[in-house]
Amino acid sequence: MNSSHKIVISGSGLWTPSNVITNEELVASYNLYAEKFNADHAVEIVAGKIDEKPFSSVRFIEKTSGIEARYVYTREGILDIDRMRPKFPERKEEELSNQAEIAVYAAREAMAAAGKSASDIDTVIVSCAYTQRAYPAIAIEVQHELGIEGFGFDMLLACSAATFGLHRAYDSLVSGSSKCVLAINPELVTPQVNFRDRDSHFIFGDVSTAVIMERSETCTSPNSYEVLSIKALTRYSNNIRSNFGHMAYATDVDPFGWDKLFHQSGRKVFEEVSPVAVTHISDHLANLNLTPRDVKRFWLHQANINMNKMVIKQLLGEEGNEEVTPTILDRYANTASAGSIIAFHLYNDDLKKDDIGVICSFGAGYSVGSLVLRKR
Ligand code: CO8
Repeated sequence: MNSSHKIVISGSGLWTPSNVITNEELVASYNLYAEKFNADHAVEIVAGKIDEKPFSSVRFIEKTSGIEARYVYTREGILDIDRMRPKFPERKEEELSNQAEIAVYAAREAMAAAGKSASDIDTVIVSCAYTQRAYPAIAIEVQHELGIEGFGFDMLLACSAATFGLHRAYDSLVSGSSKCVLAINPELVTPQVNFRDRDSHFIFGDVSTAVIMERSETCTSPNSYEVLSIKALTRYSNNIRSNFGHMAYATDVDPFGWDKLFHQSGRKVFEEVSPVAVTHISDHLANLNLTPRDVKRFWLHQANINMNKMVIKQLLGEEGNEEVTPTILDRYANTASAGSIIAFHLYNDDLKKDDIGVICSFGAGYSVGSLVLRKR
């Protein structure tokens, strides 16, 4: 889809938690848990009634994913083998929610970068993998906290929530129903990680990102990008799921059972999503008479380093490098939908006028979302 109005990204923001958990710490805690579990269940394991818990390894994690550490909202509880989930004191209804709090941090930075005050903005989109409650929408809480008039809404789309949120911002600006959109991704995901699952205990970290999008007529930012085009694709798959939801009260199941937390068939996801992402990006560029070689920078979804290397190699026909596709998952891990926006936020300053960049997310749903940008 192309617009007769020029729509621009005029600022971005990032909130990074001050707490870090390294692979070494995470694996040590998981392995202690596994050892204790196996000792406590030795009789059932020998009788073949339950499976022995396998051990995790730092080497495996770094080789297969590229993740070395992750930022977390709180460390409390995660490494405690009797708990293995973060501990959050519940906030009163009168207090700002945790998710609105981190949304506001990133939003303020994006607004400052774009030179916008609350009165310039009329739309707030909070898009992420989970919202901490159903209603009132986190976006409306953020809107209230920042003193923004207009409207706000939440949307969920797992890994592609951020790009699809920017798509909705773009559409809203093209149609004229918004004049300036604040799109935020408060990815508070550690509460949904199964830290007792060896296959996924290392994958995720918390973060919050924000982007300001507006029409070019109102843009005063010294660093802005025209959105040349947006493209989205979804294809149903059960290979990445979280079944936690409001139905648990009625279905009489354990609302915190393993299938209610994040779980996936990681290898299938890797193998099925990578080619879809390659075709999606090539087709998107071709629609604009561009080729992957015309692109100065790819800000890709940050789930797995090998996945990104493969995507870039297939797009360019040769290995990429950090200049072509910067990596942030080594220190942030997978931050659900925020990964490509963190990469954009941290690695766009050096681009020159008319340089082309692509933001692309891919993952759960399945979903793929891209924006082709040109530096102004
Ligand atoms: N330590 C040691 N060994 C391990 C570990 C571990 N921690 N984990 C698995 N193994 C073992 C496996 O059991 C397996 O053993 P065996 O061969 O005996 O069966 C062996 O290692 C190989 O396992 P895999 O084939 O699964 O290993 P892979 O090479 O595929 O790597 C990855 C696993 C890293 C998970 C990889 O498949 C991957 O990254 N895939 C892509 C996944 C992806 O992109 N997922 C999207 C995630 S969803 C998202 O981004 C947003 C969702 C919403 C947020 C949710 C927040 C909670």
